[in-house]
Amino acid sequence: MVLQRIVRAVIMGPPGSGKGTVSGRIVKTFGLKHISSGDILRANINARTELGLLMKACIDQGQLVPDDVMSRLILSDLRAVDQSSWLLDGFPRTIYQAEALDDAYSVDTVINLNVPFEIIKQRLTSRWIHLPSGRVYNIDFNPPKVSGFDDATGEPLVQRADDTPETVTRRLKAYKTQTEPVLEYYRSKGVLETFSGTETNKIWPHVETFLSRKLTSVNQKVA
Ligand code: G5P
Ligand code: MG
Repeated sequence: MVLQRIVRAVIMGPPGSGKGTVSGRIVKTFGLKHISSGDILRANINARTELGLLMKACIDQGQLVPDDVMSRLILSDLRAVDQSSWLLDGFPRTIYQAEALDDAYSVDTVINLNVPFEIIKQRLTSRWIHLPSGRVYNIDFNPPKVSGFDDATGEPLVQRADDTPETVTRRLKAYKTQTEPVLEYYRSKGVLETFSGTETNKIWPHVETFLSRKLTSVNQKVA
């Protein structure tokens, strides 16, 4: 599909709900630019930037990075892709961040992946990632072609420091208390679309159909 006007989308859902996995499919199908706050933070940690070193403890303990730091970081990255359609993954995750985003951009649609907490933990402890690209694998769900190595580059895969069972529990708590209110914020604005299920392959066709219609209607409004 060729996008005729800039579309601004957000993908939300608890840790492990499949935001990264579904984002990969959205990027491939619709060509939006994927901006993942977690990938950006992990790239900073890996490159040992001042920000990465400061935020590492916070992330490894499953706590959210301070709002002002996160908002400045993401809004400056968004300014760099101002003329493209984008999909934000992992931001906003507090009301403060949602308001900061609203002050700068109007969001067309928010895709909410509603996946039960019970099935998430196992997914995360068997996740492997390709750090430079953010590509995600899973030993059970979508294993790499060669065990331990990225399909596209052949580079080694790593496990995330915050994917231990204890830290996942803390991340789910932070989601419940700090991020769930953001769903209500977007529901009241009429832009929230929720997709419930336990398997990405069953959720994805519904997301794809929804986005095809949504992107067509956004473009028609402009024409
Ligand atoms: P992140 O990086 O944003 P989370 O916790 O929001 O991290 P996460 O863990 O990246 O979210 P996801 O992207 O929703 O999860 O899920 P995924 O990676 O696609 O899928 C999870 C696993 O399940 C993968 O192995 C995948 O292959 C597998 N899978 C997918 N579908 C299925 C399925 O149907 N079946 C099975 N069996 N498996 C499946 O944030 C990390 C940290 O950074 C900080 C915080 O400290 C945060 O904890 N941070 C922020 N702090 C403040 N404000 C912000 N805005 C911040 N953003 C990040
Ligand atoms: Mg992710």
